[in-house]
Amino acid sequence: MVRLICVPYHLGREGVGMGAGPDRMLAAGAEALVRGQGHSVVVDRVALPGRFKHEIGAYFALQDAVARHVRRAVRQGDFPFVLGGNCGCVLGSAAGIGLGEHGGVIWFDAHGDMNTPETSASGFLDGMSMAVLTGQCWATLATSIPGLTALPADRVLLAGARALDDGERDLIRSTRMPFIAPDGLGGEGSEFTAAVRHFAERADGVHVHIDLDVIDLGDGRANEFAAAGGPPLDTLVTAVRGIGDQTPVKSVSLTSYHPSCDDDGRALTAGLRLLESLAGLAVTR
Ligand SMILES: [Mn+2]
Repeated sequence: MVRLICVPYHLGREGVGMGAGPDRMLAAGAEALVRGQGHSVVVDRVALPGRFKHEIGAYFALQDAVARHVRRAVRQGDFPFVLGGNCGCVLGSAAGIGLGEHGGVIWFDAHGDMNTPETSASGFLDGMSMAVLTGQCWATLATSIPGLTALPADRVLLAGARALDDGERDLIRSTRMPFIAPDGLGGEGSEFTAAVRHFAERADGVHVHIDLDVIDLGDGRANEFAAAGGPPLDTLVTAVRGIGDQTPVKSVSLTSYHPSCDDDGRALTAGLRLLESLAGLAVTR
């Protein structure tokens, strides 16, 4: 069974901004698409424990709750599919599946999410989620999520990013994080396929994460940070589908769809195609 773990929050606030994305995708038939991949489906909803007090605290408390849902899914033999507002859902996913000593993350995103409080010019907390995952910042709050251990940067494969801040670029370089530019995703024997193969040799399983803004702006505006220069949608779908042939996939997440930015509905269509591809990676017992 696939457990569709819905996290309808943006920066700890329910139902606003990208926090409205998961319910919009569910209303558009997300469950049926997962079922179409041969799985039974149950939808779980994650709620922020307690009252919202402040953004940073809520952001991390929410991921602790996500981790609990993911852990329960794993315990029951279900496949965790996190449908979330923010990329921070990777933290709850990684903690919940216990990526362990050899696990890795394959991360599709137009951005690096590798800012730290020291490099961020905007203060956008979700733009730091990869930096938290790799132990670059917010260390005390990260340890408040049981099961979350800092992942060495070489066990995260960043794919499709093209809108990076200078500080992120420096950190990606200095931590030697594997990075595949949008034009490296496609084609027979692509740079991406080779990187996943290399990754598979060292990792005993991966979490696959898609920030919907990895799609090219020409395929739809996923959110307010959407960027041109992305990979063609078909290329992305093929790349995602191919991961399962190379390495065990333990869990997946799809985030960052902001319905109000998607004037023509094409980002939703793209999101549902990618959701279907991710569901195709699910292995259940
Ligand atoms: Mn992101």
